[in-house]
Amino acid sequence: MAVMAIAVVAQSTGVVLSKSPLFRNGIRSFPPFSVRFSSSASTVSSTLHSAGKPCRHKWRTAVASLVERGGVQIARDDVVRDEPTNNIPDTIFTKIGMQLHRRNQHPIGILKNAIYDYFDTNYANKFDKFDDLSPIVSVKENFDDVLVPPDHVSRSYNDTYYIDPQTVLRCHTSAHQAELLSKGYKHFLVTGDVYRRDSIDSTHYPVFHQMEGVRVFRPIDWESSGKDGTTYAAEDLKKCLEGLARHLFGAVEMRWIDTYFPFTDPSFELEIYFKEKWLEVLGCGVTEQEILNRSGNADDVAWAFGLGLERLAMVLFDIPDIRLFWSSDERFTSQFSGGQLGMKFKPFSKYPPCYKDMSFWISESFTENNLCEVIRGVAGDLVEEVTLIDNFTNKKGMTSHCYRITYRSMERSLTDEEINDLQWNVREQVESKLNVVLR
Ligand code: FA5
Ligand code: MG
Repeated sequence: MAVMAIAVVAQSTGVVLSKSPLFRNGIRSFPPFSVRFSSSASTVSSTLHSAGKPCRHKWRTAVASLVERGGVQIARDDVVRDEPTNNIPDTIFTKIGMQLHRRNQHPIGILKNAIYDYFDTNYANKFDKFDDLSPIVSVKENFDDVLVPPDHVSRSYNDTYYIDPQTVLRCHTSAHQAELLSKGYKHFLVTGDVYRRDSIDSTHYPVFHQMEGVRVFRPIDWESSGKDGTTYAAEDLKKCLEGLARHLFGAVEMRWIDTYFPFTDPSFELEIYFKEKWLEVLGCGVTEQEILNRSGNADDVAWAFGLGLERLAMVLFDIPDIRLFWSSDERFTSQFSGGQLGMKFKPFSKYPPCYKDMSFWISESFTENNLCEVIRGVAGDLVEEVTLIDNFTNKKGMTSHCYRITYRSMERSLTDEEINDLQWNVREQVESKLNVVLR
């Protein structure tokens, strides 16, 4: 029997998902959870909707069979395949053609252009800019070329979207560093959409945008300074990024945190004090010499950074939820205009959330990223947050998890019927795809 009562809204027990630092791409990722995974979450076709009824169920919209990127057409079959080595759902495929960072009236595009301005002004147009490199890259480009170790967690099917065992959707713009360095570029910025299997909350979305910056120095640049190349590059890097933060935010409090990335040494994160919290906005460092050696720059030293555009844009424009960036609601899109950095987003309305809890016995292969993928596959952007609220192991060694799903549209009120349908579908999919036993 697939049908079980949908758990009622429970009181929170205050248990939150693990906040332990995770390393992905060598970097601490945002706090929440991330776990191993394997199967694919595809779209849901619900049997609950009788024919003839007008279909108001947004999550069942048809999937385009082609998207376009910089004049190149990408077919759905090139990306989404019904094979165990492919974990890309249609919801991700449809994002590939969106290119928010190339829209001059969109907060992500406005921010990209403001960063371009900073570099053009301070470096006399020396930085070459790339913003339409394909997000489909090889495992070699995404990981090997930037020295990510073979057993690194970010390579797992749980964390990264694989088209096949050799091909992924890039999980960072660093995937383009080595190739551009090999081609002889010495100063460049790469902006693009990046893809990560992840948790669900207001700051996490499986697609977001990064800008990579790289600058190469020749010995002549640092020799007269009396410093070694690494020290010289690290100082220049910090100066450059502090200047960028001031360009974007005005006078702000910021601090540098030492960290680790496989591709830089030393490595740093920049945090900005905003609304009484320190916010990590970028990772950076002095490029590992091995990357320079392999790309024909053996005598040189370089720095590199990767910044999260949504993170910065949420602060700059006061955007409270990362899903809003994907909204085509005019009440969102009409609030931004090209070249205007300072404007603050005015929420058009806060629609009520609806909470649904579900409990199940997990199996060994269960991961929270897989769960989130299934939920997103059903509810799309109607899901706001997924939180582990209870977790125990019984005497027989069986482990039970209880998750609270928050449903809320950014654009309208959801009906009880609609939410119940969603939750019904989620339960069905979770049970059939994740090898768990609903309680
Ligand atoms: C990286 O991706 C490194 N490639 C950055 C880098 C480049 C370091 C070059 C050194 C040299 P990280 O995973 O921390 O690092 O991501 C970089 C930034 O992307 C973060 O600081 C954050 O602003 C943003 N970011 C990371 N994960 C998410 C997410 N799930 N949602 C939104 N933004 C994110
Ligand atoms: Mg980081």
